[in-house]
Amino acid sequence: METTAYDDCWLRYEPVQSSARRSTYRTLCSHVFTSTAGPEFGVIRDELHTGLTGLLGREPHLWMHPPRSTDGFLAVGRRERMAVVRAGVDKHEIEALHAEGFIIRSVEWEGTDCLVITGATNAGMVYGTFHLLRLLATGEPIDELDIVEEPKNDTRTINHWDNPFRRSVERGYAGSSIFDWAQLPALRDRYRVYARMLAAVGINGIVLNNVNTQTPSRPGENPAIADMAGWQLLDSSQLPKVAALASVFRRYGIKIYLSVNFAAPVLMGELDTADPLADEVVQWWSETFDAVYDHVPDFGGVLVKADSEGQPGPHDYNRTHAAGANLLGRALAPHGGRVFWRAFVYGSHDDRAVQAYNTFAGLNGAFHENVTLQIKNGPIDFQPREPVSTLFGALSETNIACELQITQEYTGQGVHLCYLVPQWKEIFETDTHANGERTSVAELLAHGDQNGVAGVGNIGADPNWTGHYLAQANCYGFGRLVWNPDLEIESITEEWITQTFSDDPAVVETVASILHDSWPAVLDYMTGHLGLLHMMYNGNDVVENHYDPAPGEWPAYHGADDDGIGVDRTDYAEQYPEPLAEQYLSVDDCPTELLLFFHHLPWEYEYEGTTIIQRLYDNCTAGVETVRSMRDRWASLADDIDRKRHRHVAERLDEQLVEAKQWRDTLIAFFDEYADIPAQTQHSDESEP
Ligand code: GCV
Repeated sequence: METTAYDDCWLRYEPVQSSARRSTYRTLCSHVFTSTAGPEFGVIRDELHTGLTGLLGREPHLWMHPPRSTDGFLAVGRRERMAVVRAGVDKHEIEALHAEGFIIRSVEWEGTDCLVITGATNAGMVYGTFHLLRLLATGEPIDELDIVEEPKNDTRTINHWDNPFRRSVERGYAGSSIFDWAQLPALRDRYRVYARMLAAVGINGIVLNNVNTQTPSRPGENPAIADMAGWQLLDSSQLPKVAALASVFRRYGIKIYLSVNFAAPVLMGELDTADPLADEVVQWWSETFDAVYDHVPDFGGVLVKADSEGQPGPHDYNRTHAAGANLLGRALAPHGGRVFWRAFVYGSHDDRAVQAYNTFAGLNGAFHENVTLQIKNGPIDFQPREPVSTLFGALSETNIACELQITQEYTGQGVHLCYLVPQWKEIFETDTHANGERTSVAELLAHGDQNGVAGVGNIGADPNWTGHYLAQANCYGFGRLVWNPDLEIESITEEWITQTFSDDPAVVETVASILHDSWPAVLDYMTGHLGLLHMMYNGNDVVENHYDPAPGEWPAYHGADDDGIGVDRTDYAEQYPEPLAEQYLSVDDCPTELLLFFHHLPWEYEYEGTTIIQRLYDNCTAGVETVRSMRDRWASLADDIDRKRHRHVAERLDEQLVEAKQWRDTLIAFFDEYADIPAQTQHSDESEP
């Protein structure tokens, strides 16, 4: 087992400071009686031991039977096995409960005040345990609890874009992959800690490898490694390694998935076609999945990037995406496995927005029942802001999942702070008008047990897991919001800060203000905050840069020319149902933050008391001022946060400020070059050293 020191993130379990709270917590949680019926109870006992020891300042007594003569105790287990649970929970409540739901309730049993955690499954009780520990860590009262919690989204996965044999992570900014395929099936303690972190926020699946299951070799790379790619994980030599990881994650209710290559039957050297309608291909996938399930009986299924950015797919054989996805769906169905088929396809950069809808909307209802279409939140590609994909509202007869990006490919990568929970909340709350007046994206996703949300992970081998300490908030917030999209942004932020840094109200307020200002700041200086996008540098590397400012590189995305700026996306707007289409098509009604996504307007177009160009100048300038203020607010916390984490974040914010200025200056110069209207703005750079 590896013993490298790494950060505890949101599982720090610092001692409870209030003596009154600590005293109540000790009365109810110093004695713990848990079931032992299943490996998940090992997890529950371990977590309660670790968590309560840290929070209460002394080890809890773990009982195998109901404790007697204590002032109170905590009981975790199934209703049918525990009299103390039966005393407070009705059997109909358990029958009505979601499989991953839980109940935490104050119960009086034989004259003793108890707290019980129960659920319909062991996984539910794992979630309930983490929930109770979070209540303690955030100082909530626990003396009169009656909590019934169920996840709103059934599938809640992290997609690792990890290249297994290279140990690199595509779009990863936190070091190499945490999964060490060269050493697997030997396990590392870090896998278990990662499983704890994910279960604590309700994640129930991880895809172990990059959707790009074949990638070109890079200059200077060892050919023996470059030739090995994700598609080889289906090889029988790799399956014991997958099984080893599954053995760690399953105890935390987390299923393992793999990204697979559509042409695997050919790549593995066994067939000369991957045509989804060929009998030998059908048989190949069936036998291949049989072997996977021999090793991992609860294997979740597969994620597929097909006919996209160089990955093979059914179009190579003149077949539809439905034919391709259903091939895999049928082969997985006997085992209960699932297919997540990505809708991220485009043939050219010219009118990329319309392409996914044009490809998939006509296939509504054509997919096998265990196939889920995984759709990026917007039509372009994880930009700082996009309107929601038109596909969400167009697939009434198809299982859908929303793919979000936790890692910050286009929002400053490992350097810029960009807290994305507000972005995701906006996406979830967007009304698609798909089924009448009010049908938010969140409602569409929550409807059906094959739907869900996937997040492209930001975890790597860095000791702090996410590269930037504050980027931990994005991983945490993703899990919490996907478990329940109705949670308020502010409460997710505050619970993260309290568990991660301090419960001092001044610290909580300051860090929250920094986090909440960060996405608007990025939108200001990277886009001008009127709906422009993709002004990042691409370059010629195999993995495009997507970080530095280079607005001249892809004019088609933002439409700058001598006459004006923005893109007339009438074709895309018309893919929305009414009244959305009409709203986006009208300059007057289009939301300000999407104005130039949908419209090409003259530079001096008068808008809300100013001109478009002046508004862009002002926003770019304001973004830098916000970052400067974020940096200063963080500096004010030097005595409240340990030096290591404080200094790390301070350095990142210094760097972000330098780069935000570069963004501002590059965009302003670019706009001026076309518009020939010099910027009338003032900034505070003069005071900078
Ligand atoms: C995994 C964008 C990214 C790629 C990514 C791709 C995808 O193009 O730049 O790195 O590939 O999206 O989501 O498949």
